[in-house]
Amino acid sequence: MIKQVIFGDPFETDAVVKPVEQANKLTYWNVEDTAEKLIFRCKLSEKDIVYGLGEQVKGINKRGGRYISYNTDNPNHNDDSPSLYGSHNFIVVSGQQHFGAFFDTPGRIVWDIDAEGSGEIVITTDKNVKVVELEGDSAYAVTRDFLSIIGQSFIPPLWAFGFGQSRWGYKCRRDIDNVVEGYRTNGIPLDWVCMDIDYMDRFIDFTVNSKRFPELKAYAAALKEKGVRLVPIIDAGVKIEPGNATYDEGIAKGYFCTNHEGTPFKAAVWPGMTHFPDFFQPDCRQWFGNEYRKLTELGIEGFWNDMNEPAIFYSEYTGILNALTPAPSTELEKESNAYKDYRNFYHNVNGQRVLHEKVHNLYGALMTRAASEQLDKLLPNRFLLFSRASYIGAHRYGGIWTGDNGSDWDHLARNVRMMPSLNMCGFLYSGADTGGFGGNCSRELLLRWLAFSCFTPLMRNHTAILTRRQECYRYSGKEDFQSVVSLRYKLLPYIYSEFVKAAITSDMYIKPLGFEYFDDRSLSVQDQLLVGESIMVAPVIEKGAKGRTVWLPEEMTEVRYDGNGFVCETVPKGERKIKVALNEVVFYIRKGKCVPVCKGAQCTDELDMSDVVLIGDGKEYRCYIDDGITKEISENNIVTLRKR
Ligand code: MIG
Repeated sequence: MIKQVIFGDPFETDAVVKPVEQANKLTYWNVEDTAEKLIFRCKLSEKDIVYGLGEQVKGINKRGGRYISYNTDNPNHNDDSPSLYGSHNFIVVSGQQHFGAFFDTPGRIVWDIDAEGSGEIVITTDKNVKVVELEGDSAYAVTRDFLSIIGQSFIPPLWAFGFGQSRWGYKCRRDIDNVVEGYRTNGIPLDWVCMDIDYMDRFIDFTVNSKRFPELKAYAAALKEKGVRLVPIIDAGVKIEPGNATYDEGIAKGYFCTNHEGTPFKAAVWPGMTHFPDFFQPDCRQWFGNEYRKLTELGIEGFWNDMNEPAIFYSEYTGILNALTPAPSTELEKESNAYKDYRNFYHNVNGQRVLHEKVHNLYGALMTRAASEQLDKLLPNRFLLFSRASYIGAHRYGGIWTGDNGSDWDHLARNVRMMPSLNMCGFLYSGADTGGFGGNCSRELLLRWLAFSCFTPLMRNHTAILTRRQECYRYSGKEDFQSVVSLRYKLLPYIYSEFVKAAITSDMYIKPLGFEYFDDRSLSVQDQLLVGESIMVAPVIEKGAKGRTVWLPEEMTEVRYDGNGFVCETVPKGERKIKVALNEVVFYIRKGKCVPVCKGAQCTDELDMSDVVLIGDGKEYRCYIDDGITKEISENNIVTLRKR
């Protein structure tokens, strides 16, 4: 069953792209209509699990938490933070019955998911919301139905599945040369390097500082020869700079968000005072997206979009309000100064002024859409694009990273728990800053984190300015890093195939164990996941641990990789204690399944994906094989490989 009930006059988010039957009453929810809000209630039974919410804190099971959908730049988040960078309003309740609900509104939503043991879910939204309700035989079935109505995931090129290195603070060609050389001379694979805000001229979008990055076109081409792509950042705010073509055109055409008086809204971000493009206007999207041409013309094939919650450092308005109300009153205001600003600027939606606060959660998604739609026209091949802020629907246009985490073990655990929820909401191409953004990453943490990131579609080591150098080759014992990162490349035939197959069949790439195994242990485990159809991962995420306890819901093939080869052993169902050295990765292949592995390479351009061996006890594998860049994705590219 899939149906939708419309309350009030909800804003069209374009999250759902397939027709859904209209109904006038929800099956599983009681609705209370108050003067200002709608409150949806649903009783849980004792064993019900609540899955979903995409980019959120706490467990794979969201029970026992309070969450707020309100895209927020919070570089110091932890499990008590109610809001992160994206809002993904889909949940599945699973127990005796299995049903899902998508609360489709770009405004703020408060989720009380049995936060204090009342046995109830209470969801508070504004008065205008479309609720899509689904029902099925399992949490997995409900999720697949949901994925089928929100449209196919963005599919980046193969090189975007290679390893990426990033750091806020690479400020000139030499910094990037050092990274490329560091990886190549140490034999650690690498496919792309990010350029953070320092590549720009005074943080102005679509400019390049030509002193520090002279001849970017020739430079990008030379790096590409070495199998390395440059991936520059683009920020949401456009610097107020008369004479700058982007700014001038934005002003002339009325493409910026406006304030109470109807003039462009001003706030400070990296470049100083900026205006925010009004991505709610189709013409603005086209204009802004087309600006990426300034970089694609230089040979750039990948971008990351930042600060698009939008993040605001301060505005004159916030300044005044802060003076009037020095102590923040609500949880949200404590989190973000920007919250006050969100009530002070407007979008132009088909000629109507719409207060930003009401549509806040859609802003970043529309920036991604702006970039994606035009990049598709500007570039002959597939491109890489990932964003910080997002809303369901944006998964069709680009991937996401999970924002500013920290170099600590909690954030690694959170990364593990978040991945299946992101996949439930369509965001297949996703991942965290491997090694952590804030803080200094230890050798042990980086190796363990890489061992997990080997399985996430986006595998990027990124860290903040002023933190410890976090490139793999900066640490002692480079062979250990070689070993772990080389696994990623040997697994690429599998990772790429599983990703593309998931995208084209409305499936998940990473799933909770409890989506396919229904014993109590599998339903509750928080640190084991299914990756594609064949693999179960059980990463080591504890400091100082020499190994861990793994739950095997059935007999599986245990695969141990230490940089040399794959050692396979059939292991029985049940609990199992394993040792995992820092240079090793251990993973499991499900009974009757197999995994294609290739020889590996220093970059995807050199990878021979046709030369694979099947490991595991299955007999055949359906491998997706194409040139890694062509826009045409087709089931005809699936080749069935059989064991010899
Ligand atoms: O205010 O561009 O999340 O990845 O390195 C910080 C600098 C702005 C936040 C992003 C982070 C990036 C950083 N940015």
